[in-house]
Amino acid sequence: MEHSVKQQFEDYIKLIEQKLDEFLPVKYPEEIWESMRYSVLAGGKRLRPMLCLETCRVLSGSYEQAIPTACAIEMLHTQSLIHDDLPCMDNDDYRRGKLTNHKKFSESTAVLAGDALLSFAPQIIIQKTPKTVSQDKILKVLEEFLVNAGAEKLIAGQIVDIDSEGKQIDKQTLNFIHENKTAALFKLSLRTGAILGGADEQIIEALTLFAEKLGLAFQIMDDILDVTSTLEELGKTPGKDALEEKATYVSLYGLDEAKKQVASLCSTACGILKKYDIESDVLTGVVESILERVC
Ligand code: GRG
Repeated sequence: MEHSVKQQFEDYIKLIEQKLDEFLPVKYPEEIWESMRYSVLAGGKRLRPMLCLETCRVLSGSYEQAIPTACAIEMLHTQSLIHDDLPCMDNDDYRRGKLTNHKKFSESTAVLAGDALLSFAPQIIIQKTPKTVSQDKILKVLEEFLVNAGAEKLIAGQIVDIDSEGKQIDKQTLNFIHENKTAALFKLSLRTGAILGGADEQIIEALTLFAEKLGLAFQIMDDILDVTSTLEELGKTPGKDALEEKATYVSLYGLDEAKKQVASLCSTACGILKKYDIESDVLTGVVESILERVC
């Protein structure tokens, strides 16, 4: 990745970490706030909030109006990770290179930390978005947030994923899982960034398509890295998909074909940006970073 793009990534990450810290105080009873902060501030690539901020910036020239939404999306993403790691779901001991929330605290605290993040996040959108942003935009952003967080998207993907464990599933089901589990949060990031950046319907739709391609490429990359990487590189336990007999893009298509799919999705994603004259080194940089990690 080019030095200046890397620098832009680092600047965004610094800003996001600072704002997450600021938006998440420690109140009484401290244990719940400490456990929310533990997982949210545990690191992570901050990809989704970065996509939200950059989309808003590229369309309107500034990203300030999207900071609370970007942080809320990272809180939602963290909630999904905390709950996904629980013994009743994926049962993981490590996340973001640290002990998972239930290992560090307790199972009940981890359930509550996820629940608390899920309701605290939209609160941040309402309370912290600058007053210059119209109520109409805030309402649209909240709708996007709530739809993607719930039974129509994230939870739909998660329950079909859980029900599919140990079973032979077809490619359509695998796509359903990941369009809802993974691509939904990318779509949420791009769409809310576009709404706050004042984009028209055509651009919102183009960015939605970009996010779909990016989200699937990201998931296939995650499946590939699960078989090719170490715990240190991943920050979580590798090889779990095969251990749990999970159908993945690698198990269904093979490693080479999965890599080809990532390359094809990334090329389509960049083509969409080009077609609509959306010039962003950060958006193309995210696509390239996926390609670099697998191909
Ligand atoms: C509602 C419990 C619940 C789950 C919804 C999103 C989800 C479904 C579960 C999270 C676990 C998971 C493996 C999701 C697939 C997407 C994915 C690869 C997430 C990891 O994202 P990264 O790599 O993580 O961006 P960091 O730590 O860098 O933020």
